[in-house]
Amino acid sequence: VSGDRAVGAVFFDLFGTLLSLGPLDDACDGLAPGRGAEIAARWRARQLEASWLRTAMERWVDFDVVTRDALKATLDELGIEATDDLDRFADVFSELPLVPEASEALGRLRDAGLATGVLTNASTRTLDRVATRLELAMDHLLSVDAARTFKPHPSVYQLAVDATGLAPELIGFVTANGWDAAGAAAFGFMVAWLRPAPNAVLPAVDAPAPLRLTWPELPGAFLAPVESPGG
Ligand code: LAC
Repeated sequence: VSGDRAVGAVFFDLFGTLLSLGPLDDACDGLAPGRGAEIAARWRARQLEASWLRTAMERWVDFDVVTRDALKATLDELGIEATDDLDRFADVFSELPLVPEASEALGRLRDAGLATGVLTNASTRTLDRVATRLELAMDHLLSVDAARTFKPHPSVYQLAVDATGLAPELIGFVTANGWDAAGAAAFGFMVAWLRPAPNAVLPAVDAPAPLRLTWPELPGAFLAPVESPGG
């Protein structure tokens, strides 16, 4: 960690944090006109639920498989008959756009000399596609593939410790997903939760409270000097 900065590196969650999930609604409208938003919300919920179940059950498969299975389960559940090639359709997750505020925050962290990275459930294949397409200039691109389990298992957050050589408390972590914020805070990261809605709440799992920040506030919080006792 250079100087007296709060952290030496900042990692970002991918889906719903660096990448906007909004375009899923329109994409899913192609599966059943008028029902895109409903399908997208259910798909994302089923995707995450399956990732948590697979982690608890110790039955990991990569997140592309989880995402395809969740899409099929969602369409079954909603009684929608798919005409598209669903395996290909699920690749829409790798085509999502960067949220508009992210570039400036990333640039400020980099200019100040902090290492940056992505730490995501996404497969290495999908993460590489996203990073190439968006020209993400990150020091670390970490997929859970290396841990063969999903967030919020501690061994996933440990990947950032192993990649940087920094202690957890010297690693910043940014996510809009409350359950991911809880997992990362429990692991010991300095967590910024980008609250997705004014009434969003964190899961009641007794994790340390994350900071509640907006994109423009992020760089300042991570670059702030830590006050040394007596000093
Ligand atoms: C990720 C999912 C959990 O990118 O949003 O890790």
